[in-house]
Amino acid sequence: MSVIPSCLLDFQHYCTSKGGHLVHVNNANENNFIRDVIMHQAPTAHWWLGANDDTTEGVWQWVDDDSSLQFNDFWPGMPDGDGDCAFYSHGGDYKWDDANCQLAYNGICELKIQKECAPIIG
Ligand SMILES: [Ca+2]
Ligand SMILES: [Ca+2]
Ligand SMILES: [Ca+2]
Repeated sequence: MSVIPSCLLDFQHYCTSKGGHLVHVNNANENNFIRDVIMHQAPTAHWWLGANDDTTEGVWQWVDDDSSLQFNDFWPGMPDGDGDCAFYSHGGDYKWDDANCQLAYNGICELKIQKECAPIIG
């Protein structure tokens, strides 16, 4: 796995090109799994996830389906309104914070993997 820091829009396009989207964190299990992976992958980096409030300030939505957040893990006192994109903050025990979407952080894509084998016609 290679890690290339970039702004959030670049990651959105990258994830879409792979058939996925920036990660939609559905529950605490998924959140714990992600935190565990990124702590070991790049312990001093920030990581974008797929939530933003760029449509209506203070109303957070997932980029993949525009749904509101049923789960969040914002650090106490966050989001503090200094940006419209959410990230895992390495300075905050990998809880979430908000920041300017143009910052060069890492990103996390969520992909559905096709498990069945399809016949190859050729
Ligand atoms: Ca998910
Ligand atoms: Ca905001
Ligand atoms: Ca913030």
